[in-house]
Amino acid sequence: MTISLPAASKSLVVKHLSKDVLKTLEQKSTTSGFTLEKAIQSCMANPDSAIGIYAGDAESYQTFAPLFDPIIQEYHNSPKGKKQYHDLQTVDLSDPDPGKRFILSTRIRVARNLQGFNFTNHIDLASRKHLEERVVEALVRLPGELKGEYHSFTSLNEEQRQKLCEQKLFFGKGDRFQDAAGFNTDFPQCRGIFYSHNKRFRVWVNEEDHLRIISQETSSNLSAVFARLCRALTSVESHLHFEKNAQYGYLTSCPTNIGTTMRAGVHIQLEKLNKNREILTAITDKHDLQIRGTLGEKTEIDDGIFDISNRQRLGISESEIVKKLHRGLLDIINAEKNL
Ligand code: CIR
Repeated sequence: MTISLPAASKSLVVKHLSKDVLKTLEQKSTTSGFTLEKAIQSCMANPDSAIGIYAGDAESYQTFAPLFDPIIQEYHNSPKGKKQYHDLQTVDLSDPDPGKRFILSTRIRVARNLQGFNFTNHIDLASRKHLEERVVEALVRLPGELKGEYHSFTSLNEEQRQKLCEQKLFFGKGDRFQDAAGFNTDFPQCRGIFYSHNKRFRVWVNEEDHLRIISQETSSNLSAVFARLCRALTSVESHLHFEKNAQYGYLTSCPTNIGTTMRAGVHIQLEKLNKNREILTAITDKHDLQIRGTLGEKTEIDDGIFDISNRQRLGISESEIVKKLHRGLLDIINAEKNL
């Protein structure tokens, strides 16, 4: 096996994969055959990786713990040995933008991976198909407002896919980081999206994780968006069993997502703060929020439209994330109004 790390990389893999750690891990493999070489493939192909590692199954987090643990500790700034706690109680918060002047949409997503299947960067086609069937069986039983239909990628023509992608309802092939890690294997087979009739509830199947569960609407009603997600999770978890452990909470293929796996955020138009970015950054830093481009990770800010979401996912509960985002949004909107 040849592991040649890109010397110039600032990734957390290059930082934490010392000679000793490499020696300890290079011959190891999980029961399903996931190796260190596969775990850091993305970093070897992309020296500009920020993190550079993916787990291929839940066991990877134990087998390769000497590398995952320091990366997780640095990324999540998490105290060692602390248990992850969960709280999917709905919260009653004021509307952060009652005048509907700034917030264009609110979105909360979590990731889940089923027990007994490899993650989607390390799954064979037959298992991917089996997984898709199991998940769809559970999704079509969702009640009330969550009721909807599953649309498999291969059942749609190019024009339909394009339309759904524009509405942000669909996902395409993964980026170059995901591609190098193996997430695009067998694309487009056994992938798809379930969405409710009002499209406010969506589940991506077999993307970066087995499930990406999304509650979204074009409003600033954070409480309603979170309540819908909580209802959906309660229902889905009565049919499916997900990978989870006491220390790291729910396990995901990318270690940046473990814990609650939650990203709760808004698209918000901030014309004045766009010209005073240092004020915005001071507020987002204070509330532990992350600014992404208008179209998501590693994209530009268009028309002063920011994607602002929680940075912390581990060592915090789901409801605390929502409350913290709410406090941050009140501060941001206040600053925008005062400029
Ligand atoms: C990387 O290592 O840069 C990619 N695999 C993406 C990691 C997740 N994104 C992030 O931390 N911003």
